[in-house]
Amino acid sequence: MTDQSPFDTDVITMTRFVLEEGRKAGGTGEFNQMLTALLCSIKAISLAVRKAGLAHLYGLAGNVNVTGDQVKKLDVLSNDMVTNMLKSSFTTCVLVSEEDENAVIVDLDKQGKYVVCFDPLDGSSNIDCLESIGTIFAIYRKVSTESASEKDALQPGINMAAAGYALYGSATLVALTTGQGVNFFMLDPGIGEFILVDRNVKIKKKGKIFSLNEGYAKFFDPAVTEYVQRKKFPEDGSAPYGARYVGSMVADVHRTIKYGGIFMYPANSKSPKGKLRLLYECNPMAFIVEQAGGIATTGTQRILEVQPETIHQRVPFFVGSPDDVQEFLDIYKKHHG
Ligand code: AMP
Ligand code: P6P
Repeated sequence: MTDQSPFDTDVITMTRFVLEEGRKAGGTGEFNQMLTALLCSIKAISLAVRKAGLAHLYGLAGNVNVTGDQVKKLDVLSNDMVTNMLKSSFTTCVLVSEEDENAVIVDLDKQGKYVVCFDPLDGSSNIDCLESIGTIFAIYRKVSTESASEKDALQPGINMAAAGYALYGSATLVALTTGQGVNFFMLDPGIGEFILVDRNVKIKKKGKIFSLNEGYAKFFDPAVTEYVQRKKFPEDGSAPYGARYVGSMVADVHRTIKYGGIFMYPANSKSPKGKLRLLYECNPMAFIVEQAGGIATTGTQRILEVQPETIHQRVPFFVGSPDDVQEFLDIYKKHHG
């Protein structure tokens, strides 16, 4: 009878992975400390999301956030968790959250060099129907020598030190890039650790799925209308694309990375800048998709090169497989020069 352990005794945990990468980068450990604090809040959010129904965490918290969305209890709880973990990690100086109108400036005696922009619980309109939701984060280094302020968060996406998302779906997954490719980690709730499950993830060159909210077709830009028509009624004899739309950005972008294709949240006549926010939704997702070999654009500009003007600004967002996004860009250029 051989002594077969049921566990991999050499499993690559996220803690181990991040330590090795930090050693390679010659870091002091401050980055790892910040990431550990962030992951702790993500594990706590994952637990809260899965217990929300039993813990009566559903239902409105009775107020609305800066973008006018009804704030649900899980939103508030998630925002508080991420904010408190990062503020007390001695690694951050400025925090920008979708849930807070103004940037949070960390107490001087607790400040570190990192600026973190995050959406603590994206897709919150899907909480009560148990659709997948997520946490999205973008990490910058403070570059100005002045005292920490909201301006430290107004950096273009190309300055990001790291970006990632947590997907609270049938399992809890974290996608992370620090500019050396994209890695996926799955939470093993039994040991409370994230385990490396996909190393150096790459998106397909071309997919077979298009994803956008066609409920706004009446307000679409003509280029978007033409592109969608071409996916539904291809003129080259190829098969039509499948349509998928969750209405939760993390779920839609993650599926696009895993299966290929294109995810779009265009501007339209009702929302001239689109709906998705640059600092804590579009930039981090653009960094991840580019690191996986994809394209992320506003239609006229690479997302990562947009110079932010305000912390909650919105941009049109087209992201996915290079061939699919390029096909859209060619149509967009035809209509807009
Ligand atoms: P630190 O001194 O820990 O703040 O790290 C300095 C820089 O090294 C960070 O801003 C990152 O660009 C890089 N770095 C540190 N730790 C890691 C890590 N675990 N993975 C990737 N890059 C890292
Ligand atoms: P719509 C969720 O509220 C969110 O911010 C993103 O997660 C998602 O992609 C988008 O809004 C969905 O918006 O207008 O299609 O319901």
